[in-house]
Amino acid sequence: MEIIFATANRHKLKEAQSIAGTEFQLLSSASLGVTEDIEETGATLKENALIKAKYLWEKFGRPCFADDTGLEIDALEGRPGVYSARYAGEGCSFADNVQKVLKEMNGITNRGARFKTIVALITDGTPHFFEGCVEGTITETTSGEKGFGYDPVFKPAGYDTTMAEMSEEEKNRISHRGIAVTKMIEYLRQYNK
Ligand code: ITT
Repeated sequence: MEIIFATANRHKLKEAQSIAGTEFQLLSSASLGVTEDIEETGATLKENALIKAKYLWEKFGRPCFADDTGLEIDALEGRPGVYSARYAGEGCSFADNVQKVLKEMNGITNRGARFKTIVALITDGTPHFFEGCVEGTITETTSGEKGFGYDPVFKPAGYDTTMAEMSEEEKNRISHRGIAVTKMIEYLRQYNK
């Protein structure tokens, strides 16, 4: 079964495809010629995930899903949250965002944080939502080269390494996206019976 993934983020596509296995083939919206940036104007992750999935459903009328993810830092009152992608400003890089977080967290001892993902799936016009969350802490410096985004400064609870030091399989097993996409795949297996 083919499913369109409304993302321009190649890291997300790779992680999700490795969870979906060979049973489900994920097609990125970009590979179908969608080059425009779908504007994420929602106030919540759920609204933004729905905006992205709906956009593709209306365009193609084929099974599709979107993922919206945010990093919530306790000491920053939940920021960057829904603004995680452009936290350091329009056109910023992953490294710019990480540096901004490290600067804001300088000298702060309460380093609790979590990644949250909401997946919105549309197979027949009605959206279905799947959620994943991983608790952890923000490190003092960056560590690791794998993953993407805020992975080099996020240490999941119970682990000694950042998410950027984990293999893709290990990250997928415990991560926000891993949990949400696994729930979606389980749902699709039922739906496909
Ligand atoms: P699409 O909307 O095209 O899917 P995006 O990168 O804009 O891609 P999000 O809005 O969902 O995706 O994510 C916001 C940001 O959160 C993203 O740019 C990363 O900086 C960060 N992020 C998302 N997932 C992450 C992960 O698994 N590990 C580390 N950072 C992540």
